[in-house]
Amino acid sequence: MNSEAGILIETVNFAADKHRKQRRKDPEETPYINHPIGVARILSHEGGVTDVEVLQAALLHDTVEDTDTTPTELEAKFGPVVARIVQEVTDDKSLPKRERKRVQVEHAAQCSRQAKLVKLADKLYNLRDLNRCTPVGWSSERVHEYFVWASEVVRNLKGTNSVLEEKLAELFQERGLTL
Ligand SMILES: [Mn+2]
Repeated sequence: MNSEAGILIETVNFAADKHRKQRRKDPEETPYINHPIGVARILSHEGGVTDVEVLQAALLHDTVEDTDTTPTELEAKFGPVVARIVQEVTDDKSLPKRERKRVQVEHAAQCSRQAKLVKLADKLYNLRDLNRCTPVGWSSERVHEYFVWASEVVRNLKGTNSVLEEKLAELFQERGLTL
């Protein structure tokens, strides 16, 4: 199955298998895979992205950070471009959380355009999710801090996709934040 459809089905199946046991932090414990599928959908249906490797990277974007998946495994299965994009959006988990968040802001500006697209869609999904419901154990201050931090990341992704950036700007504006 080397058609674009076949490639995307293979990719979503791989991601679903890897995230099999994970749940989101919402009170309903939504299956984790809803998130990467939703990120890929934002890119295709809202951002107008047709680059299959970007859509694949969106489906796989949390596999290295949150599962036992290795970059080598991604490269062998999906090729060097997809593996590189996922690597670009993967946080270094050996760093303490505060430092990791700071590095993500700095790192955003140096990412490839493909990685910037995935980052924009990931933030848009997560901020919409925070507006939909508060994760278990999060205070309203923590939610607000997430918006503030996300706005700093997105500021460094500007000039990548105007539709996604405008939708993000609206969500920030609702919280009194500007890009
Ligand atoms: Mn994500």
